[in-house]
Amino acid sequence: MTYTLVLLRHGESVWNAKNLFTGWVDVDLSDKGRAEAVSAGEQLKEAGLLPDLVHTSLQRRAINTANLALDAADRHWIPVRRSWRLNERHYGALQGKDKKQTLEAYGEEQFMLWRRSFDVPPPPIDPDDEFSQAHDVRYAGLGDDAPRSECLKDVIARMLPWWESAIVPDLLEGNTVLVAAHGNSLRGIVKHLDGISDTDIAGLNIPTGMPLVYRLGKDLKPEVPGGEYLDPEAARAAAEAVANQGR
Ligand code: DG2
Repeated sequence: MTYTLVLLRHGESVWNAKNLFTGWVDVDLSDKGRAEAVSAGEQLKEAGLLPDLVHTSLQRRAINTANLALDAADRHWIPVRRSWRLNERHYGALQGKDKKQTLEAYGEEQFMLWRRSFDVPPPPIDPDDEFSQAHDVRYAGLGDDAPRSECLKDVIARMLPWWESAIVPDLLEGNTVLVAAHGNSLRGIVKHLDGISDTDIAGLNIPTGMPLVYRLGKDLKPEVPGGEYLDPEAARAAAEAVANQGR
């Protein structure tokens, strides 16, 4: 038995286009991002990869990507499950800051520690900062779980309970599962699936709007390590561009 999982980072957001750290700020897709989402759905349909269920974060850019992609694949009617546990990494006090200016102000080493280290979170955001989610009703029930900043280790710790309790059961029932989420929450899933080390995960970047397909064996181990992009050439170039953001 092979289980099929499709990971999809949302299409380009308006803040991706402006090169701003986004995290939990609920920005929408850019026009390019909407087109990427539609194209992702067309690619899924073309490849005969028709999702039976979709999981998304609670963030507009992932939700709208899922809707556009599923509409393009004629799968707009499938059940949807959403969780804050699939949200983007909370980028703390960096939320709303320009990536290039941050790199120039703090230097390459600190910039990359904040962006790609496994266990160094950015400074926490002030609850009254204009880009804080402390007063956002959708997170009102989180209590002490509500982050003010996260590193990838924190993301994996809060994502795994959703993976185990919601996504894995859907896969084991034989459903083709689409997960529409974010650069760093998806890096967490990939790290978990492929057993990537805390050090090596720094080199993994996920492009916007490109379906990444995992065929998983009985023990949910990937048949092809790293999964397979439907358009590998385009994905390689776009992942490279993500790696170089800020430069
Ligand atoms: C980006 C990721 O998240 O940024 O929060 O700025 O996937 O929601 O656009 P996304 C953000 P990097 O970690 O790649 O800098």
